[in-house]
Amino acid sequence: MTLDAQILSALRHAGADGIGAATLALRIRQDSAVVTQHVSQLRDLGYEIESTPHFGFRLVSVPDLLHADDLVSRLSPHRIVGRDIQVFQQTSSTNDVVEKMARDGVAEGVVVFAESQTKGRGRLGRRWISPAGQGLWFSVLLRPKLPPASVTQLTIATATAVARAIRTQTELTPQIKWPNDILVRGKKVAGILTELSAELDQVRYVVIGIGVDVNVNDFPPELAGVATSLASEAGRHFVRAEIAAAILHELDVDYARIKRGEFTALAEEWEQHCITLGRRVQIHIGERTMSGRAESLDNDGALLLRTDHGHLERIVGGDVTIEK
Ligand code: BT5
Repeated sequence: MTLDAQILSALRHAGADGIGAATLALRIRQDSAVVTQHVSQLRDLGYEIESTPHFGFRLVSVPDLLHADDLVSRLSPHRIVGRDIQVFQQTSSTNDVVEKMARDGVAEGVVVFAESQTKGRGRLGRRWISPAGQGLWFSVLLRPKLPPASVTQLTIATATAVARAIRTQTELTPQIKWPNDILVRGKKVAGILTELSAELDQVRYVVIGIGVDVNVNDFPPELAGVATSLASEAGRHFVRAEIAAAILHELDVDYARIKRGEFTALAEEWEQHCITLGRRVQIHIGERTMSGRAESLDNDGALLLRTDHGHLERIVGGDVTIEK
């Protein structure tokens, strides 16, 4: 951990009690001049750190910016997801940055955030709007020992983790629409883009891109009816780092469940929040449209669709319209 991360972590643990300057110096194994210098740098970034003779240092408020050290200081030391965190002011697409890292052999768990993306994308090259400083636009590198056909498990795990984090951090009740949408009151607040590189029988790496509309307030007119943000739905502003850390934590928990072969338990949680199962749906795959009843998930996370002709079809991707 960097010194900034250690200082923020100690301040956060101390809470309202504060932490004495000497104790803090001892904790980070530096002299008090170094502590003073780093506290002052954090203050310059917008961290409100009070210092009184009685309490020592106390973290009063944090700015709504993404700072890798701050994010690290909020996470458990024994994690895979978020093992290394990098924050860019602007990128083309965070999936592209992480994909390049993957090709360069970087270990799994690295997470790249961008304050804004110039070429944020959804599935099939669709545009993902990523206004600066208003949302979470990030990608995670995983190297699971899974066959390519089971990678949908990771999209299911990510959707479950994002929905759980939103539930714990806000008063909202998010719903999951298979395969990759998180909705609040029927409008999309988050999307997931799972991209992979694989051999025939083994995944090389998976890049999971996550976009969350935390405080986005102005969607372009064409999205106004279909997209919303956590802030618009809850009627209050959120500190993005808190939501980000919660998502990374939950994703780490769910990735560990996948690795332990506990996909079935995870899928049960997913099903409780999914609005697709049990409904009549139309699934658009390229030029093709299939209609039927969304019955269940299979062991790989694929959707089992009972078609109008009575066949059970296994669907791994596509756009779902839920019939009223
Ligand atoms: C998705 O695709 O929902 C996947 C979105 C993944 C975005 C993240 S951000 C970090 C990482 N880097 C990237 O470049 N991407 C990932 P799809 O299901 O195809 O949905 C795309 C559709 O969602 C668009 O065609 C729009 O209709 C809508 N959309 C675009 N921007 C949106 C936004 N910010 N919020 C809600 N909906 C949006």
